[in-house]
Amino acid sequence: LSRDSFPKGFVFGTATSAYQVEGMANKGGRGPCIWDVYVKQPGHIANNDTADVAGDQYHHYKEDVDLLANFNFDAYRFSISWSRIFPEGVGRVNWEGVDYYNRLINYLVKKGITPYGNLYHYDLPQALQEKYNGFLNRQIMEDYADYAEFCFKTFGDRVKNWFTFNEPRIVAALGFAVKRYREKYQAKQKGSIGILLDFNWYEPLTRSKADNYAAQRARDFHVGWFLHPIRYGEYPRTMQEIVGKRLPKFTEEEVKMVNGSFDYVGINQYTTSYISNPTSPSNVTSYQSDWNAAFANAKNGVQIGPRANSWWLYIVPWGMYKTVTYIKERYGDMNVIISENGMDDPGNATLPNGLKDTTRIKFFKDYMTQLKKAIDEGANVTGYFAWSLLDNFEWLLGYTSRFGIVYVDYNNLKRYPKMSAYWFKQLLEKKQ
Ligand code: GCO
Repeated sequence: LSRDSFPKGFVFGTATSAYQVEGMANKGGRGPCIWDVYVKQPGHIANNDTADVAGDQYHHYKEDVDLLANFNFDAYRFSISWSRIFPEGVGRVNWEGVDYYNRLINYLVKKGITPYGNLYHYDLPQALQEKYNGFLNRQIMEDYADYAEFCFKTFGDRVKNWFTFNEPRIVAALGFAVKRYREKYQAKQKGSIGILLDFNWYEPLTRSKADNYAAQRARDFHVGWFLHPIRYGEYPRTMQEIVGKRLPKFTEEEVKMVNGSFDYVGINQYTTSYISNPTSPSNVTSYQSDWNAAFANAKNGVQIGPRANSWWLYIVPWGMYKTVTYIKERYGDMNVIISENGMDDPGNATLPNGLKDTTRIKFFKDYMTQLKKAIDEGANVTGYFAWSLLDNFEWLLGYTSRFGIVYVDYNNLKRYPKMSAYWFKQLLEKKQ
């Protein structure tokens, strides 16, 4: 495997998100986001950790960009913190925050790393949550589009690749932001825009019709919900059957807006589960019940793959191949970017042992080999982003999980490249 195993111009990067790496959570003029409030309620996060400091990329961004360049990456996918730009979600601009992103973007450009800006990664301004319940109110569409427009206008001269949302829930809101970009900025700034969807593969547990249909329901309720309207202007058949009249119909104008509304789709691909048709409602846990499918990590007592540190992350490289091939077959020639792929080690990994991440190297090698196979067979994939550049704040798991190819010592915020970082360096070396 080498850079040359992939099509010409294929983009290799790493991904992070603002809340997980930036730190300076309540500083630099940034307004609180919903996660700031959530993590401060005891009992939610492992060890009651917070992301107040995290990897402090806010102050270490040069070091981090230098690492990217040193490991031969082409691109960096970062997210912009909405409440660092608009502390109240709308209205007043925090120029100190704008300056920070300008510094980061300028340094990326200077180092020859292409910036991929993601406008939303779970960190809704708390002010909008309090004002009107955030995403439960349609006003969010306008406010989000205004925020997005500010970013296009301010950073779009240098950021040519945008993602609207990580793992969205409200299609219409996406449509609005994309529409503004298309109408006002795209031609001028010559950029592209897309969304990010998490898509773990669902493999039928048996070859029975019922299990196949259950797996299809799981895929449709997970990504078909978004990809179908984008491609075909309506929700997938399984959703129409199950949700029935409660499923909103798109108006003609909305169909136009979401239909084909993205230049690319980012897919976050990590793992695979077996799916079977639930034989009784008690088979289905509440988390899964709305998908009407039962999940399993083993078949006939054989685990689907080795488990990483996170409870949900089983290492199943062939799931990458199936995911990408499925998108091609079901949705046609969509331009796909693998926007996240990676695995975690336990948070208590210490130095220097924590740097010997041979399992992670094998993970990347095996998943990328499967990706290459799908591309060789005609899948239209144009980029790959490893999650993540750095160990970071892993949401509910706090710092008990390390996803980085670079180890962060949280005592002093020093960065130590793991063996996987050097593996990438070699893989991505430009011959000639
Ligand atoms: C998500 C993310 C990341 C996670 C990563 C590992 O999908 O939740 O985009 O923020 O940290 O997926 O769990």
